[in-house]
Amino acid sequence: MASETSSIDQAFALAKQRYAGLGVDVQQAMDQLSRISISLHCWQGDDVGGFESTSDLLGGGLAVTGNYPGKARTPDELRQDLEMALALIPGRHRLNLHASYAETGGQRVERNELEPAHFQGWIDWAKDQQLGMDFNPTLFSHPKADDGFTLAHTDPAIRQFWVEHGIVCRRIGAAMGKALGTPCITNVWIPDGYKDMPADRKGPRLRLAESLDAIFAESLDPAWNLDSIECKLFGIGSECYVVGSHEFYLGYAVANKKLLCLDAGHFHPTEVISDKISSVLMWMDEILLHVSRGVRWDSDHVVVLSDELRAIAAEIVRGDYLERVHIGLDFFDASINRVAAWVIGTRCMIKALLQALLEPTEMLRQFELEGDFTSRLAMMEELKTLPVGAVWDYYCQQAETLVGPLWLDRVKQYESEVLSKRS
Ligand code: RNT
Ligand code: ZN
Repeated sequence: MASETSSIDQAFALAKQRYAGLGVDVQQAMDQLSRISISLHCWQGDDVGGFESTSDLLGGGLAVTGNYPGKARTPDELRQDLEMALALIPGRHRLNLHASYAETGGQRVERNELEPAHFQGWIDWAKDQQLGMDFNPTLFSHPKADDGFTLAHTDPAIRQFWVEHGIVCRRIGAAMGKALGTPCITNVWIPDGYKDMPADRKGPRLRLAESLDAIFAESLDPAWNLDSIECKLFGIGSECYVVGSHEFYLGYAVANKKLLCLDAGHFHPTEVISDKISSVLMWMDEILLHVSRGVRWDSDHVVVLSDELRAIAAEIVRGDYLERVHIGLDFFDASINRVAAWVIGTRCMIKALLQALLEPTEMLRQFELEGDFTSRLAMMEELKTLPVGAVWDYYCQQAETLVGPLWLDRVKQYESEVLSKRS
C-alpha cells in the first residue's frame, strides 16, 4: 500500500510540473473542484419506482430496461445504496429526490396532500450525510396521469390536482432547503403531449402556463427554494407534440425568473446542451442541468466521459458559471449494478470538471483572438492527452476515496453481501 501511495504521489508531482509549464495551477483546480456539488438522482437506485403503491407502471413515456438483481425496495435500502455510492465518489454532493419517494408510514397519502413530514426521514439522513437536497414533483406513474396529460389536461379537476401537487412540493422543497441550509431546487417536469398530430398546439400551452402560474403564485424564500422547469422534445407516446417544449419553457423561465432545466437527452440527437449554456445564461441568472446520455434517443444511459460531457464541463468553467449552473444527473440503467451506475456517472462528471479546470483557457482564447485557429485546434488536441489521470488519482486519494478501479471491488463486495440477498 505504501509503494502504491507513493507512485500516485510521484505521478502527481510530474503531472503538476507538466501543467505548470502551461501556466495551470493544479492545486487551485483541485480546490475549486472540491467545492462543486453534483446532485445525485435517487431514481437510479430503483428504476424510477418510488415507494407508493398507486401504480406499477412507470408511465409518462419513461422507460427503464434491464433486470439486474438487487434493486432497492425500501427507503432504507435506497439510502444504504446511496451511502455506498457516495463513499466511492470524492467530494461533498447533493441528493435529488422525487415526490414518489415519500415515507408515509404505510398510509396512503395523495400527492396533493404531501407534507414536509413525509420527507423527514430523507432530510434527517441528508443532514447526517452532509448532503444538500433537490426535489421534484412526480407527475407520472399515477392514475391521474394515465392519459398522458397533467398540468395541461383538458379536465380542470385533473389540472387542479396536479397544481396542488406542485404547490405542496414547493413547500416541501423549501422545508428541505431551510433544514439543510442550502437552497433546494424544485424541478417540474411533466409528460404532457400527443402521440399523433394535434389539431390544437396552442390550447394545451395556454393551460400549462396557467397551471404553472398557479403553482408558483406563493412566494418562497429563494434561500430555501428555487424553482426550475424542464423542457423536452418528445417522449414515448408523445412523439408528435410535447406541451412543455424548449421554446415554451425558455420563454416562461425568462418572463417569470425561473431556472431552466436542460436535460442532455431532451433535444434533437445532434443538438447539444453544451452550446445552450452560454446562450440561456445571457437571459437568466441560474440554470439546472440534467446530465444524461442519450444513445440514438433519450435513452438515459449512464453518463460516461464523452466529448459532450467534457464540453458541458468546459462551458461551465470557461464561462465562469460555477455559481450559476446547478449540476444534476439523470440516468437510469437497470441492466448493470445500480450502485456502480451512480459511481461511474458521478465520477465521470467530476473527472470532466477536473479536466475543464486544468485547461489553459487563456492560451486558447489568445489563439482565437489572433485568428490562429491552427494553434487553437492543435493545442486542444494536445491537451486531451495531458496526465489528467494522475491528478484525478491524487484528488481521489486526498479525498480518501478509492483510487482507480479499486472502487469496483468494493461494489462487488457490497453486491455479494447486501444486494444479492434482496429478492
Ligand atoms: C424525463 C425527465 C425527468 C425524469 C425524472 C425522473 O424525460 O428527464 O427529469 O427523468 O424526473
Ligand atoms: Zn431530466
